[in-house]
This record gives sequence, C-alpha cells and structure tokens, in this order.
Amino acid sequence: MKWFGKLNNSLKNAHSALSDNIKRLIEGKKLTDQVIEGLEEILIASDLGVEVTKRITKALRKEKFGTNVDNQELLLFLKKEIIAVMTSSSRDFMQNFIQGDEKRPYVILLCGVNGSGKTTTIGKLAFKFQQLGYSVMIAGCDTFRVAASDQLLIWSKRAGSCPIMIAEEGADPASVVYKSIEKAKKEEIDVLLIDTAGRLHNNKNLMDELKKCINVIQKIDSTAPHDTILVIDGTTGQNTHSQIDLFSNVINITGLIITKLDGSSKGGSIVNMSQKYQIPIYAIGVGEEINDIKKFDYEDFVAALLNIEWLY
Ligand SMILES: Nc1nc2c(ncn2[C@@H]2O[C@H](COP(=O)(O)OP(=O)(O)O)[C@@H](O)[C@H]2O)c(=O)[nH]1
Ligand SMILES: [Mg+2]
Repeated sequence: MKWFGKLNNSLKNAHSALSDNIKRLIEGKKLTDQVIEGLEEILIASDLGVEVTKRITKALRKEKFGTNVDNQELLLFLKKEIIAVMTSSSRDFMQNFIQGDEKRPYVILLCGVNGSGKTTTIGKLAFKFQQLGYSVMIAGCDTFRVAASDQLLIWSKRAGSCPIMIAEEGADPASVVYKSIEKAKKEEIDVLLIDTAGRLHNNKNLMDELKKCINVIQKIDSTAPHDTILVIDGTTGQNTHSQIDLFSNVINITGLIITKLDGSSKGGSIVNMSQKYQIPIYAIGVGEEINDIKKFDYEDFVAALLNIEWLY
C-alpha cells in the first residue's frame, strides 16, 4: 500500500518514539500500577488526550493487570482499543454518494480556515469522481483571495477540465452558489463541489456568508448540501478542536477531510478529536499531487500511529 508507506513514514518519526517508549517501559515487567501510570504518561504525551488514555488503561487494567505482557501484545491491545474509540464515528463518504443517487447534483460544500487545503482537496475530489465516471462541476466562491480563482482553474485542468464557475473578486458568493446549482441541474451534473473562502474561523462576516450560501443552496434543493465537509490541516494538532467548535456552531458538518498527513506528527490528536466529536473522517490528504487523497482507513492509521508496520 503506497499511501500507507507515505503516511507511516511521516507519523513514524514521531511515533517510533511512542512505540519505543512503550517497549522500554514494559520490557520484562509485569503490568503493575507503576507500569500503567507510565503508559498513561506516554499516551498523554502523544496527544491522545486524557479521556482516551484513561479508557485504554482502564481496559488494560481490567484484562491484563498483573500479567506479563510483551511489547507486541500490548501494541495490538492498544490498536484494538484506539480503533474502538475512533470508529463509532465511521461513515463512508463514497457509499453515501453512490447510495444517494436520487440526489443529483450531489452538492458537496467544503469549508475550513485559510490554507487548510480546501482548493487542493476540491481538485483531488474532482479527479476521483471523474475517474469513477461521474460528471463534476466546481463552484469557486472564494471571493476574498486574489488568485483563488486561478488556483482553482489550475486544479480543474489537472482534474481533467471539468466545468467551473467562479465568482469575481468582491462578488457575492451566494449568487455564484445559486447559479452553479441551477447550471449543474440543467446539465445533469452528478457532483457539484463548492469551494468557499477560508480566512479566519472567528471572522463573523465570513461565517454569516457561509450560512447565506447554505440557505441559498437549500432554496433550490432542500436536501442539499448533501455533504458539508470541514477541511482541516493535520499538522495543527489540538488547534483543530477550536476550528471544529466554531464551524459546527454555524453549520452541520457531516464529515472531515484531514490534509497534510504526509508531513504530520500529530497523529495522536486525531484520535483525541475523533473520540471527542464523533464526526466521520472521510478522507486524508497525503501530498500535493492530484492522486494524493485516500480514504481514511482506521486500521491502517492506527497501525501507522503505533509503528506496527510489521503486521502487514
Ligand atoms: N503536503 C501536503 N500539502 C498540502 C496538502 N493539501 C494541501 N496542501 C498544501 O497546502 C497549501 C494550502 O492549500 P490550499 O488548497 O490552497 O488551501 P485553502 O486555502 O484551504 O484553499 C498549498 O500549498 C497546498 O499545496 C496535503 O495533503 N499534503
Ligand atoms: Mg482556497
């Protein structure tokens, strides 16, 4: 699995520390209170969060207290427990789209702070959907950023020249949203991807604008947007929590796409975030090329986090 290697390599730097520390901690020892406390410290230092850590060590204590666990057994135990706290939030993005085939155009709105990777992700998604044989239209509603439309045009070309509708700088993004849905309906487009302006999540005007865009969408199709995806930069760690809080105050986030995991060492905070918000992770970005988007596989992710590549 190529992407696994890519993800694993980046997480590995940080998390070989995690698995090395665990190995050092338990080598030749019984699972005593002291060892469990040591493990708690290691997991918290790896950004898994207090709640996740407590849950794991509680289960460990219950099942294995006083026994001799070897490194491999402990890592497998951790893997099982971490997946359990994360996967309650699992929901398949592509499956939703394919099963919801009465919903066409399938409207997907991407939002997130500036630089999180929205435009890049739109390009990657456009490419994926087209590869699968679906027609795609892109609506560019980032009217704040100079060159935002150029960037989107480049991505739409890379994605195979799908039709694109772009707001002029300073124009009303909601009107572009409106026009794009009308056009996508008329042309029987399967997927409409809407790129929005980033800026700061605490910018009230921008949040109001996002709400306005969604209202406009719902005037045309009350079931849309069929997915509202928050794109987050996987290198930002705990800061993602405040982004999720603020965006979910305004909109109903149906899924997350976490970008830049090719260069991230913040894997632990994704576990923490998953457990806290229970929002499904639809996909991850693992690079800047058009193909660098992958389905989020909980098993592979946790194996990479714990540095247990040898299982494959
Ligand atoms: N390494 C890496 N870089 C990414 C990824 N996704 C986006 N980027 C980079 O992050 C920067 C911001 O991306 P952009 O799509 O413009 O963010 P936006 O402001 O949210 O639209 C660009 O330089 C992208 O090339 C990813 O998955 N991996
Ligand atoms: Mg952008």
